[in-house]
Amino acid sequence: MGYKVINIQHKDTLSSGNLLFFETGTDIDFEIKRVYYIVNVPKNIRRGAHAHKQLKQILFCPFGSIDISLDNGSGDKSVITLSSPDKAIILMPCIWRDMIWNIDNSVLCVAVSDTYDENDYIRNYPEFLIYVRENDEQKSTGI
Ligand code: T46
Repeated sequence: MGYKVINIQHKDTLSSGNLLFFETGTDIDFEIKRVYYIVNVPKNIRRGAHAHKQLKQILFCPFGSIDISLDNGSGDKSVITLSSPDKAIILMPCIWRDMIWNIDNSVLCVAVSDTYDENDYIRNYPEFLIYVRENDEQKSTGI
């Protein structure tokens, strides 16, 4: 499908909280070039509605609950709920995604493999399906 759910490593203390971390090489297979986070989102808001051509990402929700709806354009669809700080999704390119806020002010954090480039986005679903089909054809013919 092009994604993996992982448990983020953590160090816990009884009285002073938990520290969570992930690293390139150990947990993710790409160098992080950019980090962004989305805050102040009311419940039931839907964001996303795009795919990336090249970008690799790790998404996690340190506070609240957010549904991440994934679609590979070839019939595989799933919804992953991020509702715990130690759960993350590693997302490969070419997956259409929507994010739906289950709780007011849930925080979505994303660390990604490249700097911002609007040309890496596919924001039109029919264009996404064409892109997936053309890429699959290239893979099968070796072009
Ligand atoms: C993604 C999901 C999970 C920037 O100027 N720089 C940035 O680094 C980013 C991420 C966005 N922007 C601009 C582009 C738009 O004008 O911020 C505006 C809002 O971005 P967008 O509508 O794409 O936001 P989301 O929440 O739909 O998607 C974001 C990321 O853009 C996207 O890469 O995978 O979060």
